[in-house]
Amino acid sequence: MVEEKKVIFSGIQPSGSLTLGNYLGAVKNWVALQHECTCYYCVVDLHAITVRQDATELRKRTLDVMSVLIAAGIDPEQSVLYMQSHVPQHTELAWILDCYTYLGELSRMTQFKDKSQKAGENINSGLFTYPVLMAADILLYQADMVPVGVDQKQHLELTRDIAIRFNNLYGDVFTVPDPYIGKAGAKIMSLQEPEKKMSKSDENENSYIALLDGPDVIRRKVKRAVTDSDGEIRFAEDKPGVSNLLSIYSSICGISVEEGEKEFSGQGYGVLKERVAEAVVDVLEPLQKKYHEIRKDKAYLTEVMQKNSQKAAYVAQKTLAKVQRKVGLAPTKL
Ligand code: ATP
Ligand code: LTN
Repeated sequence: MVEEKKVIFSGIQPSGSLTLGNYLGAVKNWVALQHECTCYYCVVDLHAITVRQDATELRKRTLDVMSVLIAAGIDPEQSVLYMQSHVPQHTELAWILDCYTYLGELSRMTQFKDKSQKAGENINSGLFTYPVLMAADILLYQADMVPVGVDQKQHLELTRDIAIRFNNLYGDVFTVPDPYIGKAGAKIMSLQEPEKKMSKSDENENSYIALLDGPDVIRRKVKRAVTDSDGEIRFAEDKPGVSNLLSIYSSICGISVEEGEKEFSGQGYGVLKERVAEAVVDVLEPLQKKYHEIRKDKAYLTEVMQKNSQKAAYVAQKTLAKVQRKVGLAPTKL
């Protein structure tokens, strides 16, 4: 019997310029999986509006992100790369799943706790129900695996709980997905506050390397990265800055952290920073060249989005129709 290809789903928010953290933690794995699996990769614009965005900026950024993903190696002929808001089934399923998710579960989400703290007094309810939309994204496509960085593990566990709860009530409606978290690069930390993850929506631009930063900017940011005064290059909990540089280096070069430590044994932080910067520049330069070509080709981007959202909607509709029937919504044709 021919073994069926595994289904992969993942999403990325257009909430800023993609960073090296997004690339090493997620996108690099997306690229690697697309040859052996059926992949759905989604620019999750509806997730991004849980934080107030400037409309013109957001519109532009969604296309920037789409173009960066293609430049990074996502082949839109092979993978279904599309915009979340172009496939209305996501929000329709999210509403139904909201009715099968408990307030207690959502209150425990650490991303909600972090982001609501930043939001101040007026916390919008989208920020709270965000993980349910994420569950809908994944479950619509019956995904087997979801390649994400470590910060999304808790959301994935909630997705699994919702799927299992629904299946227990109505039979095998959803595939219960597994997270796919790479060994190296699963959590790249901020260059300025290495106890915090590198995040594209960080106010301090020196804390992250954007995939579109030029070589000089990259060198400057790495040079300024916070380290410590101990002077030894090794991976240790009490050395978050140096450990982070080692993680970046080993993830880019495809070696283990231990191999990285060996390579730098007896060297100073200056050498480490130089090699990290050069390794980053080497992967990003060709990506940026491709990006600029793709980003200006509006006809191509339109075609990619239209074709792929149709493909996505076809699969999504099948799942949605099944769910609607199971919960007792009236069919349009009797
Ligand atoms: P925001 O700052 O707006 O919350 P973000 O930079 O955390 O955004 P997302 O769009 O939320 O990025 O995440 C896209 C993917 O990148 C997810 O799979 C996430 O786990 C991964 N990711 C994000 N930041 C990192 C990081 N610092 N290290 C490794 N993976 C990351
Ligand atoms: N919540 C994720 C982005 C995201 C996602 C998804 C990731 C939205 N929907 C589905 C994987 C699968 C984040 O904040 N990084």
